[in-house]
Amino acid sequence: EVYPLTGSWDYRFDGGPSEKVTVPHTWNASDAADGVKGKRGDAKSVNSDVYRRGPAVYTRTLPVAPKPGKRYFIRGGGASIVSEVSVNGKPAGRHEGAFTAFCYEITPLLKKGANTVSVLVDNTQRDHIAPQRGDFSMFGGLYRPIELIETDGVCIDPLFYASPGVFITTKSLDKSKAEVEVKTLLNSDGKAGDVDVAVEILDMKGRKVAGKTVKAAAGEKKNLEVPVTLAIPNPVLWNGVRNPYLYQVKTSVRTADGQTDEMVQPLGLRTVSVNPKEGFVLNGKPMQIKGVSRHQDMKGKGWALSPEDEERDIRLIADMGADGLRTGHYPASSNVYDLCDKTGLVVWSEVPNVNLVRDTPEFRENNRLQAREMIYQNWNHPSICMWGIFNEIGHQPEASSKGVDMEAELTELNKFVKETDPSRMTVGASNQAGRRKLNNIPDHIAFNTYPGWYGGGPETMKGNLNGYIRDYGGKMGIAVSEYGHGASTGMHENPAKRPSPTGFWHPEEWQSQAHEINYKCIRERPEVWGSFVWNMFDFGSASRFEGESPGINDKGLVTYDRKTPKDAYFFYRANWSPQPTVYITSRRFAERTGKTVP
Ligand code: ADA
Repeated sequence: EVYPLTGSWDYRFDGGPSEKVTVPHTWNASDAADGVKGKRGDAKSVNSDVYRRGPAVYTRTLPVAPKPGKRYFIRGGGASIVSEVSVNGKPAGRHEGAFTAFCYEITPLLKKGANTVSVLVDNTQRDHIAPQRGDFSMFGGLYRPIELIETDGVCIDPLFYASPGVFITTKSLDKSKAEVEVKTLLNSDGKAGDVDVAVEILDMKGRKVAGKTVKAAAGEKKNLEVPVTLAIPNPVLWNGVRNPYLYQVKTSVRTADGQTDEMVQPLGLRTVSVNPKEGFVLNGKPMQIKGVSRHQDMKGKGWALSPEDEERDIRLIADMGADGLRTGHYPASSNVYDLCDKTGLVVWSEVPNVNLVRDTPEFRENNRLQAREMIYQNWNHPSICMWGIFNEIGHQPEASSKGVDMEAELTELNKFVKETDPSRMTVGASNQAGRRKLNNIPDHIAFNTYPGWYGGGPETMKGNLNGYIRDYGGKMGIAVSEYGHGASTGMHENPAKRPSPTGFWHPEEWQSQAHEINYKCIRERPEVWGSFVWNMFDFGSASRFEGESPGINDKGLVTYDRKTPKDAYFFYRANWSPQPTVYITSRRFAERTGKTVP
């Protein structure tokens, strides 16, 4: 049984007055997004106090009184940056890292009747937790769904790095058969005796295509691994946006008294690889990924997006005709990966190693933890094809002045990620084309490059790609992990007609034209295995004051409130989408006709 703990909580920020808020919650959504009224050139570091950072406490009563013989766990999808859960004032557990889930058993802390849970959340910047830099606002709060899980004495383990406790791995795959290993982790309080673990695979119509039941000795208090191998005849492949075919794997645990637990996980059968000649290859067919990046925030909400907000975002991306998503610069919510599984987007999911990694034992330890949690929590999503291990490392002053050996740390991290999940490739997003040692660390390297914005004209993309391909293409293939251009929404090429209050001019046409030229250069080089527009949406960036929107990075193809697609959006939609399904009115069409933008 799962009881959502979303809804009303008592909340106090930094010892201030108590108020009622709705969880998922972000406390600095408005100060970070629209409240920064600085002057141009007033850029503040993401580590500064432009918006609220500090500790807050959330408190509420649990929705059910504990039942005898049952076990209880609290699972949170994400709290930024550090969180501590306690029940009736006693600590249940502490989690460090803003983008992964946590789970604790609270059975021994419960008393009869009403029980109080509180979560301390603190978004103060710390030296040992990535990200250390980045232009995006680090919102604070209990910002993803949180729930109370009630189980019997023996259950599918919710505690193993807060993963689903079921790990599905495709062992072999050909036209006639897929061999799949389903490993279930059991957590037993020692009172149940032997149990049956039943695994069933259902196709998209809900028909059973494979199944097996095994016995597990759960008679002692312990963790048990129960692997089962199953064969699916005539498998249908998960084939990206063309056919995102999903099976369901249903694992259930039964004692003599009946079923005690059940977990349903997605299964997509596919092969992926990158080779320097053909680029990205899905199920044996080369495709050049047409991707975008997305930050998880939105105007007025910060990071506390609802499942409906997330669904709209993924729909906007897929409908535009994109077939790939980079979760720049951190792991997304599990709901976002579910949506990508269903829509067929090829996902690059990454840890938040932005600009800087530190060479301290504490940083290293937390860096491994964040990677491990990202991998174990999201293991079963077929959409995730690659793990990103860094973004734009190597140009910060700390990198050279303090003798920090970034390459050593990233080499270790890469090894660790590959050992933890041998089934996926690793990638890096570099802006240091000359640093061969760094760029050769991941399996495949990609470059962040902004011709037409940060340097050169838009057509210099051509020369940049030539250089990357010359230096790295032979061995590993290359991709464009970021390219983009700012655009002030609603500003068009006639300064006289629409004067810019700040005199800083970047109309939508310029963004659109830069994308058009940049993307043409990319498309003409099939060895480039993919590209990712920076960014699908404008996003909160307290350190920025570009264009007309202080506190916002306006490189989005769509505005921060998701209401207005910019001109560049229509360039991609016209060129990428075979068949748009969502009708979107361009803002200028809306202005001319009086029709509103949905
Ligand atoms: C870098 C960075 C991104 C983004 C971008 C920009 O490439 O990786 O996080 O902020 O700069 O807009 O300048």
